[in-house]
Amino acid sequence: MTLIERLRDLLGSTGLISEAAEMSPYLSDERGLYQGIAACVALPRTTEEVAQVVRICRAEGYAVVPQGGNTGYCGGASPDGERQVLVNLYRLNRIRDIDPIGFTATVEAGVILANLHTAVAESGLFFPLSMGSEGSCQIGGNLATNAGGLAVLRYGTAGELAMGLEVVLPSGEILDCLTPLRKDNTGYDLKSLFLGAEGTLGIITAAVLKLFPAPTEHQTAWLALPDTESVCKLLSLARSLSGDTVTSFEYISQASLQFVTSQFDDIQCPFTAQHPHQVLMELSGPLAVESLRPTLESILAQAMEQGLVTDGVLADSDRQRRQLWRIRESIPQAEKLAGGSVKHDISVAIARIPAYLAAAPERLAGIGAYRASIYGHIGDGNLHYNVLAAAGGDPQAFRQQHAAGASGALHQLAAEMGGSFSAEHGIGKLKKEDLAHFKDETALQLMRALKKTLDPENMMNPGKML
Ligand code: 2HG
Ligand code: ZN
Repeated sequence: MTLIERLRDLLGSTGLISEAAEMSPYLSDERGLYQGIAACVALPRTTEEVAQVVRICRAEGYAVVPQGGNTGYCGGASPDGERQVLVNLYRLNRIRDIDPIGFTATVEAGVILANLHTAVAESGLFFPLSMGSEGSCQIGGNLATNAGGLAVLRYGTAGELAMGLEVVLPSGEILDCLTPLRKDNTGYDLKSLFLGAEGTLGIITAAVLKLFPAPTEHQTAWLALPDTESVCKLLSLARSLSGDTVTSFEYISQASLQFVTSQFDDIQCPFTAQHPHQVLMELSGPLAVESLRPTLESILAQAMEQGLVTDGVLADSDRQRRQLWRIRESIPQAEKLAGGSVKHDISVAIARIPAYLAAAPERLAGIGAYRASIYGHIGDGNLHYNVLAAAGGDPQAFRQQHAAGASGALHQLAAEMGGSFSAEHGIGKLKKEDLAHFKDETALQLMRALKKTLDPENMMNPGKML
């Protein structure tokens, strides 16, 4: 029997795609950077089926490329050849358990993030991982890339929200670390090997995730600030005065806001005047004992007194809150509609962000005319310093000529400041060379040694990351 026959035998005709036209949506990536090639697409429904797919691929000498919602930015889920089988996990999508006593959910890798939000909300609980792609990204992909998003400041990254994992190893064995235990000091923390590994060490098939009491209140403000030092000072002030209930603290440059308002007729600027630096800040709390509104107002009063904030709009209703968030969440789409950007996802210590922003334009001087769209999760020290062709320029030609120069300059600057060239979007294929260049040599050697030990035949997502 051929590989495809063996896989069809295992998964049934609905679980295996080998027709080019049907495979095509799985093969192109979110940003249109890669056109993947694969022998076929396997759609297992259970962990056991995933394990058997891996065993069959191994026996037949094929590599395996795991894929979730295919929303990644770095080509980590794009297969590269006829000897690779793409394993998409969307049918492995059961919520196995929601435990309101232990505040955990046990979910399979293919569960869509927004569906998990809805399911836990029905039990009065809350899963805080949140991002623009939540309507299609999947938990397995979130964990494999250690995704960040809009509430990391308060609740942590995807990886920090994982208590236990179930993983199919390159050997085809199932590693059962699917524990809801907060305390388990019995040796190496094996699950952490697979968080952020982008499927290069195994396929995450299920996870135990931390849940929280659902917030009963959100206080949201869109603020204008005179300079980037004030942004950092406001963050610190707000955290101190609010009992650390700042859930999100997003930076939006005037340029990013303008991309949104020029692409979407139905979105308006929160202010009539232009302000170079703006922040979307949200406090949230699970207990309605005391409203957070006076807390927010007193933070802003103090911030204005200190000259940190010059103007502000406070959301008075859930509708207004959603409108403010829509502005922020529309920035990536607005950039796409403007012809696409060369994306950056850097992080430095929060206090160093003003210095990073001050130094970056000089570093980019070599690329000629461009437009910058700078925004991001400044509360996590994470900025998207995206670079677009100058108005009227050809975005495609700009990317070809200047992507390497712009990324090299901005990544180098982050490295010089003790930061990271990839804070939340991962490595995939796009940033492999950066990893080889910027990662500490001892750390790289350890990564290679781990890869060799777990996957000696290099069959698990080959050509990614390392
Ligand atoms: C966000 O923060 C995402 O909205 C996407 O990480 C960033 O498209 C981008 O550059
Ligand atoms: Zn982001």
